[in-house]
Amino acid sequence: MLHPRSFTPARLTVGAAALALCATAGAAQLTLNVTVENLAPSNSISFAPLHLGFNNGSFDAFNSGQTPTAQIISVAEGGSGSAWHPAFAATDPGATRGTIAGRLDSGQTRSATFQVDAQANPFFTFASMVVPSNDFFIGNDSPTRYRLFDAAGNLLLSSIEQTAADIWDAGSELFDPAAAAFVGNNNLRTPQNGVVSANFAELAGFDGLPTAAGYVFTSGLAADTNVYRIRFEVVPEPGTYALIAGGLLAVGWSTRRRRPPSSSVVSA
Ligand SMILES: [Ca+2]
Ligand SMILES: [Ca+2]
Repeated sequence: MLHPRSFTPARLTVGAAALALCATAGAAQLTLNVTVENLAPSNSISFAPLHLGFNNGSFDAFNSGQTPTAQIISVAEGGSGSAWHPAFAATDPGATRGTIAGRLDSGQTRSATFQVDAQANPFFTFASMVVPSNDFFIGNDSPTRYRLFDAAGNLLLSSIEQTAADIWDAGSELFDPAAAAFVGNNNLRTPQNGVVSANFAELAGFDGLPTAAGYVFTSGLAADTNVYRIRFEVVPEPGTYALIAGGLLAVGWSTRRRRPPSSSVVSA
């Protein structure tokens, strides 16, 4: 019902100011919903809790071809990340870190929300143990591999997918089904004294073994088999809705108030 003549510069300014405030309020601090999915074939690999951080790109937990660090071993052997989180916090105190808890079996999905400063922490880093295994994990080698946000805080990536070829052997513990998490005694271990390297083929060595989840393991993996997906979705802030509604109300109120009273023509 707004007549074009209603939009005087003054009234446009009211609405524009409210909308500009929305953009400023939503640019840096935002709520991000993160969903993880196990895409592996049924009865194949499961994943331990996902450890993650929105960060400035300075925390590098491991390097392919090099001796594994204590922080990545704490993810790869047992899944806890007990050394990964403190090392992350020490390197990048301003990062938002967290964990999406629970074992993730084939076909399962889990979600969690995080408060993220998209301008200060545009990068995403993650690590999760692959089970069954002695010391296998997924995670980004380069801390700047996944830039989630542009300089203005807009989401650049909606999802990250991992294939079997992205699975790492930490090189810290020798392959041994009897000492492997999920199919053996995770408290046992024999040092491998190796380096971090891509390795999914060794998982077939667990074929036929009963898992802690009750199913009999069958790897069924090829290099290009999708095994994991992480999805990102910005959650609109209630305050953003309030500001937009406030801006529209201000324009509407201003327009209505200045419209000549048509009822005066027919009264009296
Ligand atoms: Ca690295
Ligand atoms: Ca190993």
